[in-house]
Amino acid sequence: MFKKKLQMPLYIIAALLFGLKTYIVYRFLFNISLENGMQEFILFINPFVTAYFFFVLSIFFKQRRQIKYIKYSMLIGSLIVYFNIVFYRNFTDFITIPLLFQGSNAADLGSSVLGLIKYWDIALFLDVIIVWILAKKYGEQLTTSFTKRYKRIAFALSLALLVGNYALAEAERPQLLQRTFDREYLVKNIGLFYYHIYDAVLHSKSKAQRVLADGNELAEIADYMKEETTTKGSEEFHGIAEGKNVIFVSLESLQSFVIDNTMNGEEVTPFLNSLIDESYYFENFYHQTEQGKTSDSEFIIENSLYPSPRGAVYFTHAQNDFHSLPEILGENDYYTSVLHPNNKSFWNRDVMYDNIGYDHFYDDTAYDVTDENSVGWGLKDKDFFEQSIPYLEEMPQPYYAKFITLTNHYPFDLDEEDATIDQYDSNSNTLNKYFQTVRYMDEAVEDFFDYLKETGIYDDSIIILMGDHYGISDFHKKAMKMYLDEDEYTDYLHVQLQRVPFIVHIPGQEGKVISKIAGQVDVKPTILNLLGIDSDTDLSFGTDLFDDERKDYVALRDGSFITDDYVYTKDQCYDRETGELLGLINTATDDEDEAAACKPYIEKVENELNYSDQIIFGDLFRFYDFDKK
Ligand code: GP9
Ligand code: MN
Repeated sequence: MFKKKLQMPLYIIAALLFGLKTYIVYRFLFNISLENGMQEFILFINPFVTAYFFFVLSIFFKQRRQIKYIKYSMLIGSLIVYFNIVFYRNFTDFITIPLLFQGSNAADLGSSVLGLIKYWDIALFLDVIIVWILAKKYGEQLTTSFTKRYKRIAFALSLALLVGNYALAEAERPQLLQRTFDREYLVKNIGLFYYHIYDAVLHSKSKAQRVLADGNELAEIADYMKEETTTKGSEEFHGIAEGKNVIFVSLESLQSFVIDNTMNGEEVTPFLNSLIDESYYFENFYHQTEQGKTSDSEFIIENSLYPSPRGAVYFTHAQNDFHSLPEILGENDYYTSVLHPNNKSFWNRDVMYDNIGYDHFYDDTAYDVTDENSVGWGLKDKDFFEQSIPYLEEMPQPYYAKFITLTNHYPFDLDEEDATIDQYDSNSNTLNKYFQTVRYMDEAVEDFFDYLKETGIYDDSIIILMGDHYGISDFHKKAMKMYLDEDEYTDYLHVQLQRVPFIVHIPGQEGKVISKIAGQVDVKPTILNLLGIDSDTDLSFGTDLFDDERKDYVALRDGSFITDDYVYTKDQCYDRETGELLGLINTATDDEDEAAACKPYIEKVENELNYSDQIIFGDLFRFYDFDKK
């Protein structure tokens, strides 16, 4: 079939090495959960099937070109894997195309990125090194011009393997490609490379969606929202903060697990704990962000829509017509602004803020930022609040002012003199440092309250504080398990850790702890109702949090959800109180009866998330008249 001297062809060596490397990465560097033997099997064969397909293409080239093709596709493939690894270390997620176009953010990541690259990463390119050396030394011997018959058989084999892999995946996870939310499932079943191709297809589809949309879709969606998710709001709380300033504080990476908790016997957030005693505190409030992190949380509270399943709406759809909180507040004579000492283009904020109607953005140029008063991502929170007070004092009243803190951001760096609590002691440096920056932020917020009181602003305002999203990804399972004193880090625990504090402080009111489940989509209707602005003419996916009649489920962006009684995630239905696994849904090992309780919500949640995507991708609000009553 081929010349005698040919031993094992280079493309097979490359496929084996690259397949093995990818498998090791899947298994040990990505945190992919494997629930049964079939999933393990698919995860094992997929890297080899994929690598074989890409490298077998080389046999169609002339001998010299084969070597080039193999060398460079190996290098590019390895770089793709590596970029995903680095990204995954920070976000426990895979790269999507919209994120790649946010290069300007990547440049700003600075210290964060360096912390994600390790010197032993060079080992991840061993396969490339070996193949390049082999190609240089024995290239001629390891390639040949293959016969037609050989080519046909080899290529047919690669196609058969691909189809086989896909069939197994589809049996394991029916409708794999239709259910697009869960990137981990895609990577687990079809592999990283086909996932990227699939993502590219989705990307162009969502781009085309705006062009093709004509508004007809909106009628059905608007009806759904009006009937199912938009309510009048609590009468008791309607207008209780009418005419007051609203100070909204977005607390970077703050999760609920530190609230009212101790570390080495010391309270982590003493000020917030005391504030909660005189505020409305929602203890089962979930963030609903996805890849857009802080910007997603901003998007959700401003619009009561879900963020995009891929990329950040702030980047991908910043020019859409929205009916946002600042716009509505502006119509009600509020002066609206954002205060955040970072580069104005980060997360494309300047463009988006302008579009959704903020009157002013106090970005880093509004602050005196020096080496002494900055750490990690920029201006320290204490200096940020201090320097912001004069701006608040001069703002036309009533105002809505959104503060976004910065210090409690990965990698949670802090100057020694600012640390007032020890580091934790675990295998996760990230978690260890987290407690210190959380405590620092707690103190910064305390100072802020002092300023507000000293200046008298406090009496004319309500203050709302919210954690934007998680800070500790499930890359730190082991350390988290230890800190929380749990035997196992289950998917249930992961969902429960997506709770972030939500505190509504109304001076003069005692407040209380509210345990009913809640989410970031509920913030916009809640604020509107407190200010006495009718929210039932709006279209939202959330409901006023003071309304007892509100929605009984919170949807997370990956299709997981929480109801009063259950937590559903990754095909598993859990009891919300006890965390007991009730059953599995939709997998090969179906045990649907026991999980029946979660079933009615699964479709509901998917449907709702799809509606939200349609609104955003189709820019559908441009067809809606919000002024008509
Ligand atoms: C950047 C800050 C952090 O300005 O809001 O963003 P994040 O990385 O948390 O999305
Ligand atoms: Mn953030």
